[in-house]
Amino acid sequence: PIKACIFDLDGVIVDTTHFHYLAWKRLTNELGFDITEEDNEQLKGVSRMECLRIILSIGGVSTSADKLYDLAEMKNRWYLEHIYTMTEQNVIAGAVEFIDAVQKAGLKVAIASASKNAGIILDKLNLRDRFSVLVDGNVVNKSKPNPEIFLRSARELGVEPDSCIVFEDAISGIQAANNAGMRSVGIGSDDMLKNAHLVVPTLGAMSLEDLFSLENF
Ligand code: B16
Ligand code: MG
Repeated sequence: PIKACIFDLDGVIVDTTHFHYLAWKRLTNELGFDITEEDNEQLKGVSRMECLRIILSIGGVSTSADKLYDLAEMKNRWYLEHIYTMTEQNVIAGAVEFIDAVQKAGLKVAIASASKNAGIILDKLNLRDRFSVLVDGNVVNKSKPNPEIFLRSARELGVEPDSCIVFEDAISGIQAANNAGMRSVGIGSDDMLKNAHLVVPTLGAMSLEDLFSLENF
């Protein structure tokens, strides 16, 4: 039986994807090149340092190890400038309502995010108290598609992996959920997230009926 739902944060509950994009774009412009929204797709669910490596390879730029750290810091400062302007408007429509319905149905809920800023974002939007478990980029260092982030969430929730449903917008995140032996719901487009057990455009389009239909997988 399904006992818990594990939610990714960026792109599932809050629309921070564009803020990440603007901050990375600013960094590439400083370095003398540019990235597109399409390049940004590859960065979803990927840790900050891993994103930086991908970006530098797009621009054909190489730097020393400590310079890498400075560049990542700079990107994060610009990203946080956007984060501090966020309001409830940036919560994806219907997300909170679905999470509330899941809890009312007696299931546990956790956040599993690659972001080191997950706590800041949840606090800023007054969402932190809704989740009994938060596993983020500060405690997990193996990037999705490694299943560690979801396995740790299940452990902290006190449930078995096969009784968890994961909600994810990133291809790497769907793979991580599947690798953890969990059922996965892709948030976004069908053709991108074809390895998910179910795909919906947003959490707001998800019903409890859809959720429990996954029991049969
Ligand atoms: P930060 P998620 C991920 O969050 C984002 O999708 C990804 O684009 C970002 O690089 C990563 O967090 C790290 O974020 O720089 O804030 O630590 O989708 O796993 O919630
Ligand atoms: Mg995401």
